[in-house]
Amino acid sequence: MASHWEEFYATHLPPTDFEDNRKLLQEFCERHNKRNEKIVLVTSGGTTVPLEHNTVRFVDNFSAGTRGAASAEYFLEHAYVVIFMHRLKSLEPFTRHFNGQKFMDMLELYERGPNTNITVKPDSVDVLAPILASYKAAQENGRILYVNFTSVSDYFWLLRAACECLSQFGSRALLYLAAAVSDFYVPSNQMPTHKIQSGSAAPNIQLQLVPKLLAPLVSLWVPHAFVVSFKLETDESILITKAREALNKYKHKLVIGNMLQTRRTKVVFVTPDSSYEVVLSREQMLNGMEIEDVIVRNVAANHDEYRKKFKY
Ligand code: 9Z3
Repeated sequence: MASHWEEFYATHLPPTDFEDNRKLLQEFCERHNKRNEKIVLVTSGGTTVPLEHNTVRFVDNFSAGTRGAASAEYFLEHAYVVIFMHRLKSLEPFTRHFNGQKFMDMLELYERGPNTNITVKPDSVDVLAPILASYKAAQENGRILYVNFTSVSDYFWLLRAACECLSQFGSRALLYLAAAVSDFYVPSNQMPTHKIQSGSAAPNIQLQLVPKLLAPLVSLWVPHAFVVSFKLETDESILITKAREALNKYKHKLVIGNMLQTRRTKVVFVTPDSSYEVVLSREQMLNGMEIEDVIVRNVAANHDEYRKKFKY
């Protein structure tokens, strides 16, 4: 009998841009594997759960992709090449610093007679310059690949394709699964083709459980990689237990637990034999430090340790 995840792939078509993305992933991975690089797959942002095939409405979640976008920047600093697999229109590394009004406020407009000039304000140059330098370095050296998804089914297809390419890296591959993937969805064969009409009775929408991809990912797709998953809760009393349950079930290396309310300042690292908190002090926050800086430093150190013990 086919497992739950196999049934999912058998009953859900790949997204229309799937083959293009698969080629990009293959090229990126082959190029960097030849150079013996360390690679990280960062997943980021939420997934949608469409309610109709011609999608007008969908179920969504809160994630803006801050964790993933910030972490990708820090992984580049730690000499990783990065596959940034993110929800379309969620935050991206580098550009996240210039979102919306923040960017406009960095600029100065001079109008003298017929001449118009736009310059960057002097104090914004200090902010912009290092970010621009890192962006250019990553871009010019081809060290980051952006691929995107929208629905939970797009995410499934892209994640498996990325893993197929990552397996050649053995233990040099790190998977950092920070995307907020929906646990529930409407299966393709139970979804109406057209927009749900409001004229008749209120719809009764039956959600089903999404298969847990961590199972085949860890045991079949990238068995030698260092896999880190995130666990989100809103009730602190169950966070560590749930994280431990995931480790026991999927047998990967590390779960990073976080609470919706405090995720910017506190996370807990849960490994098979320990758990420890990573907390950002008020002072560190006021100095502009980001918790992802500390998380990524810790994850990279854990990955290094793992590789020392590993022969692949
Ligand atoms: C996380 O827990 C991430 O840290 C956040 C980041 C989504 C909270 P933001 O995008 O938030 O920076 O606003 N990601 C994983 C959440 C998740 O759905 N995990 C699954 C679970 O908890 C397991 S893979 O069951």
